[in-house]
Amino acid sequence: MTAPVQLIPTAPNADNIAIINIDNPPVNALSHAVRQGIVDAITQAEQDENIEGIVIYCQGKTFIAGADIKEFGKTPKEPHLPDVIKRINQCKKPITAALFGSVLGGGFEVALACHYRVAIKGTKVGLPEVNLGLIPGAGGTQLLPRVGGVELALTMITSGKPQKVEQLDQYGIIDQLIDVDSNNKDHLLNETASFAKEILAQNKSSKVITQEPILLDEEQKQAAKSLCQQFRDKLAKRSRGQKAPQSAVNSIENSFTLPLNEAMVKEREYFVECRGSSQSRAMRHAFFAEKTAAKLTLSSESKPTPTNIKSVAVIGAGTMGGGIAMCFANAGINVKLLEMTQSNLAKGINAIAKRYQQAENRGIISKQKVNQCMELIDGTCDYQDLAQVDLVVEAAFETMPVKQQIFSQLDEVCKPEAILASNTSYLDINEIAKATKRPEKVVGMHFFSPANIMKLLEVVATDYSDDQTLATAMSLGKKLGKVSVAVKVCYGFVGNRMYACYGREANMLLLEGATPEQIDTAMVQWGMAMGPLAVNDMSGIDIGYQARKANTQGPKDPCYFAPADMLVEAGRLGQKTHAGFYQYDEKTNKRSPDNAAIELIRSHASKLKVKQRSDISDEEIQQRLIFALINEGAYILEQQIASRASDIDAIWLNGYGFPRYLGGPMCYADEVGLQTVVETIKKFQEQSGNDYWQVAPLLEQRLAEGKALTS
Ligand code: T1G
Repeated sequence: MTAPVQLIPTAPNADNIAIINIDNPPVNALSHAVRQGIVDAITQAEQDENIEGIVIYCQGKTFIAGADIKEFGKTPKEPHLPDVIKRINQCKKPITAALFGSVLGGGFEVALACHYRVAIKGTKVGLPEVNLGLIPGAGGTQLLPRVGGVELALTMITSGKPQKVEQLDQYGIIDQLIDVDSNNKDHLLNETASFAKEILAQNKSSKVITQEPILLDEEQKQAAKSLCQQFRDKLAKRSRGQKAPQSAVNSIENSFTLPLNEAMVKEREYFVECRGSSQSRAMRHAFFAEKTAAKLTLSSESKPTPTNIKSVAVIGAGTMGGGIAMCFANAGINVKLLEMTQSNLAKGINAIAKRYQQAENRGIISKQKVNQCMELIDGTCDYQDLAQVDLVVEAAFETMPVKQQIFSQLDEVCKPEAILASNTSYLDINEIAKATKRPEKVVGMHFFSPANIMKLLEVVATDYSDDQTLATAMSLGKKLGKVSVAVKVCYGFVGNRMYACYGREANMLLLEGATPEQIDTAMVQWGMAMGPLAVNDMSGIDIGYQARKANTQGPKDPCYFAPADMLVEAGRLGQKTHAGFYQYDEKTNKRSPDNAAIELIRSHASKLKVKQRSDISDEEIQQRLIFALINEGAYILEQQIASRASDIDAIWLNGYGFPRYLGGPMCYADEVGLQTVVETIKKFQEQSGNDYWQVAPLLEQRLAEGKALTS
């Protein structure tokens, strides 16, 4: 295996410029071999008197995209990345980085340590470490403030969001922007070598970073300190509960208060503390869970090539159908949106236009992009217009007869190779597939509301779906910017089946005497974005009510979701009726506790003879809702509805607002410890006396084997 770093003594068009050529697929991550190779190449270049300047260049699809995350769990080996950064910046000969692709994390730190930077337009640079529960650990919190200023450093590092180099023009981070196709990298190398040669000719002073803190006068220093505090306050809300963003602000503040060496030592301390935290373990798990979920475990050895989907149809222009149509238009795919009547179609198209307008008003999308997307959405009431589409997503009424009738009609009209997908949330797609002569082309593509925003896509394999169909649906999901997760058919598939257990416990706690506010507050304090009952009010309590009434196989227990069902039958559907578990101001829609709802629940509980308790703690609320998720997830794994525990985590992180710094329900179970989970579930089983709390055998088995759920 050739070394991932080689020193080429002369560039094609500049014989006094050497190239440090990095070739470490797939993303040139800074593995130990790469770090060692860079240091060795610099030493070699410094000793060669024919070499006057150096270019750092990468093969493949991107410049260095970061530290090698796969090394994080292992004992780090020297040279550590901060040492490599120092070695680059203190090199006696000017070093220029040739940037393209995604220059992230340690990759951007390497680029900032170089004395100059040349980049292809469209290159993304960023320090996304906070997305992994980390802070830049190789000088990023000291280099970026020095090169781009304190405010830019605070913005980029605490958000973790990459930026295109063109957007950073005013900060002087990139010394030369070149406008070439990012595949034409020879041009990038030649341009960078020429730039490096020109720098020598101009005999410019080398931009070695000195020990002094960023030089600010007293007023500027106070302003910078107050800016740091503003970021701390903002992050306390935006990144509630997360340690890394706060540590990043503290480290950036050291860039203008401490000498470089001291600040680098502090940065390393913050980094090592974050790297060892449960939050970072969880967020690294989340990163790999999403990557792994994209890998379809197929029944056959075949490696099907996904069909290239050029045109689609969406059946139903309601909230879900409209949102799904927007997903495809946003990805540049032609969409035929079919409704039964012209008036419903017009209503649906207008609703889409309104959602785009709102996004444009918020600066999320440009007017030009809105127009392009609207151009791609073509309304129709005629099934014949769907004859040539490559794939259809049905998002019509959630009843089996309606769906079977639609699929039978699609089967008649659509070309034989067209894939027919249903967005159903609960229904048995096997039964839908049987309504066609092409069951192998039928699959579930379950989007989450609002479909154009939520990242999760459950790709539901029926008993008949062939590998080509599944691979195409998964690949199409990635093209739509979704986190696609393959699941099997059962009631509610994975996400909603687990969500029903979560909601079941919230409703049981209401019957036992907890209030909606106590339950929701406990869950928000635990880390959820919103409490379950406020979420129910927002989406409409009647949606779950209809699904439960339609599900003849559901629990017969009269207490099962009794508060929710009672409220619906009392006409309290949630926000849309200004009353549900809470009451809502008719003008401002502001939510507030509602004694009327609490009284209705109390009286219903006494009819059901549920013993009232005054000792319900926040911890019990949190454990009952979260351990219910874990237990159901374990059953789902046993029944192979999901093929990996990490897939279940990917679903909950991207479809239900599970806090990313806790990694997902299965990761959280491993963090809490299966001993605690199993014992607590058994306590709930004893306390409740009902079957809901039967411990999943997989939990007992993994506990007995001393194995984790997510290993
Ligand atoms: N280390 C190791 N492997 C990585 C990796 C990394 N940093 N990034 C990606 N991969 C693997 C990924 O698992 C997959 O592997 C393959 O590359 C293709 O990835 C010190 C401490 C770069 C935008 O957070 O954002 O530097 O499945 O499918 O869609 O301060 O990967 O093929 O075996 O995502 O084209 C900071 C994370 C690290 C970058 C490319 N860097 N990566 O996207 O391909 S922390 C990151 C990405 C750090 C320093 C700190 C994306 C990408 P496999 P892919 P892609």
